[in-house]
Amino acid sequence: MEIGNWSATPDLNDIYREIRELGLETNLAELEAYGFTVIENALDPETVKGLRDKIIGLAEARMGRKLDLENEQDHKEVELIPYLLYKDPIFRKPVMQPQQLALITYLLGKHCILSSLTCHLKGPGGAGLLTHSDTGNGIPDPFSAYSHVANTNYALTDYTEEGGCLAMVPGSHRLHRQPTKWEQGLDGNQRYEHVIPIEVPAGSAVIWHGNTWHGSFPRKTPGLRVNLATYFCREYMIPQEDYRRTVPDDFLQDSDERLARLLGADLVHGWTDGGPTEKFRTRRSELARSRTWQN
Ligand SMILES: O=C(O)CCC(=O)C(=O)O
Ligand SMILES: [Fe+2]
Repeated sequence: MEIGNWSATPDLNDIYREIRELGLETNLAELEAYGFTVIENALDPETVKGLRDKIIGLAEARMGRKLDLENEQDHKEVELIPYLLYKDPIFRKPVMQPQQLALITYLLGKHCILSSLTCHLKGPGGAGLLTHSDTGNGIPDPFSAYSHVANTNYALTDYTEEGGCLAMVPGSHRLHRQPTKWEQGLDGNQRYEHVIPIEVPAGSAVIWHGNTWHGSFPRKTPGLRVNLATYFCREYMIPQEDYRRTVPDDFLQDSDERLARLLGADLVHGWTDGGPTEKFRTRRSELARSRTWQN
């Protein structure tokens, strides 16, 4: 059908049209049905290598030693490499990648913000990352049907179960709760029976609804598993990383309107003596016009 300018769904109309134009309706159906979807070749090989090299360089500086992408043995478990956005211009690309951003906007609305941009750098050994929902930060069960948070996870190395790839529990976004301790295991006789590996080539983006249970398998082979977690939240949540007050001079150009919004330029809360701004009143009337969650 043709999508009209329907008054009941003022934001959804544009968001849906963009999803259709980008050829993502199957991904949208997968996201609705299973709580996650995969876009292969979301990043070109040169960008994947650029991101990976930059992250490994930052990790080496942080950890104070050399790392070996192909043959690493000594870096066990997972090291979080945080706050990547401002480290190099290349980190804008994954945040602004249009396909994932269209699906994230469907899940979180056009006022959503970037919560964090981090790498979970994984070497051989350890327990992996037990399954969980990212709707975790103080949001009690039962979760809502709509997302408060959503994630785009880029594979910067090929994802395999042996190599410690992402794990998913299909359909778990509809359970509206965190997994119990019996539903969290990934390995051996603790492995939860419904967990599946997301085995995709480097350059793929895996996008999920904030409720969906996921984790990542222990790495059983030498070398490193490099991901990039591009984590978004709705505007009423406090982002994990503080971008709003820390945007470097010259980081944003006039044409970067969406990026500025993702970094908090449009947030209406946080006033001081001046009280609510005009933007606050505009937002309130905008919200009052629509009863959908895609605002
Ligand atoms: O290790 C991974 O790729 C999963 C990380 C994760 O749970 C997340 O980014 O929310
Ligand atoms: Fe997570």
